[in-house]
Amino acid sequence: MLKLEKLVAREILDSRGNPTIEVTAFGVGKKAVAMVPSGASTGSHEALELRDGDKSRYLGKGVLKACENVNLVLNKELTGFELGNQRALDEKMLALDGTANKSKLGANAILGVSMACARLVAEVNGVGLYQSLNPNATLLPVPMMNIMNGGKHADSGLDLQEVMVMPVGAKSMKEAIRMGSEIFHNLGKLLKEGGFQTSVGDEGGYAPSLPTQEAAFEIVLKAIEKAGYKAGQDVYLAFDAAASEFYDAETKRYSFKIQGKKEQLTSAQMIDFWVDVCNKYPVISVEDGLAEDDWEGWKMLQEKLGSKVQLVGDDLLVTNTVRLEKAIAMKAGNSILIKLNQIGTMTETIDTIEMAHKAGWNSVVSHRSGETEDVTIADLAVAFSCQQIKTGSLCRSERTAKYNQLLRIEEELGDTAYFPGERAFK
Ligand code: 2PG
Ligand code: MG
Repeated sequence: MLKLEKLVAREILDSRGNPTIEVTAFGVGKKAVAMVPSGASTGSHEALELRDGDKSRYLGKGVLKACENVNLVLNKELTGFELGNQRALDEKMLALDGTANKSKLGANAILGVSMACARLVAEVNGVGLYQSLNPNATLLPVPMMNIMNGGKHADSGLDLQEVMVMPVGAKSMKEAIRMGSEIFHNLGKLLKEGGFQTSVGDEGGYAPSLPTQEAAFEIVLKAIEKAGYKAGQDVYLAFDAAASEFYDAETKRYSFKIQGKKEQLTSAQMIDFWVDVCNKYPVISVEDGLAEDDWEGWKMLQEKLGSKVQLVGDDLLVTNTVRLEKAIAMKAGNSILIKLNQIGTMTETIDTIEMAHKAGWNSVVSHRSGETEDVTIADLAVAFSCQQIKTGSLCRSERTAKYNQLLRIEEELGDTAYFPGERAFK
């Protein structure tokens, strides 16, 4: 019997140098650590990330209250709790919090405990987390690699938050990662030759100041070619517009640069622009092409583009079964981004993945722009046969940590490992 002996939380730093919470769970002579990530382009329907707001520390971003909620409240309530049934643990924390958005204890505090306890069970059983969550797991997710950063993740002036490559022609995770790395480095060379900056943004993608959105696609396509791959065959483009960031809910307009000129677009005009982009370039996946509450727009987007392109809801769905259920019923999109800290427990995250798969939707497990060396998302994606993973560029340790974990898992699975490539797309 595995009883939780103690929880210890501390304030650590994330990849942007902001505080975040780390939790250690102790039991039967073992311990396990989990670190919670943090977003920049957060959706307004996400669970609450508890921050101190004390301007005298870390510009108000401290997480001491969240740590205290673990060290005092959850530690007291959960000491002696029998682990192994993740749902029972998460439900107990939900009941202790008692709010709809986890604002009492903080979603960051609850998630830290949820993840650390899942890790402790794996540790005690002497298996990897993915195996502990599902002993029959074999599917490796196709990566979405963010090699060009814009929006809130860089100061480049690019409206698109993320321009990504997907090496669908790869035969394995190992090959996919090599292809991504080669494209990333070729892109760096091309930017340098063109006189652009080669410093990177929050997710490790380049953040050059390019004249147009189109220029971003063009140069990434060149990098794919220069690396020796065929765009639209070996490698596809994907992007996250993060459209909630440039949507004005009052005027119902998207403020977006087209051919370098700022336009105020209606939902229909924004959709037309994405249709043009997808006709012009080999795009396989579009995330948050519209804003988080533009439900009618999403429906129209799905009608116009959904049979051809994967349409991923991030801010729209916030890993929440209530919002996902509505989207499935409305046919607003066809895929979901999965972020543990949008909802705040392992169990609710898994429920969301399972609801999506049941409806025939794809799931893309995702990092946040503020990350740590925690690799839980790599294990989660494998354990629940999520078709894809989005975990940034091929540099910066907090991003490569996840790729490296996927390499380890693939090696461990040996012949049973299955990398779906293009088959990851329905
Ligand atoms: C997104 C994420 C991750 P953030 O919008 O998909 O790339 O960004 O963590 O800033 O919300
Ligand atoms: Mg997003």
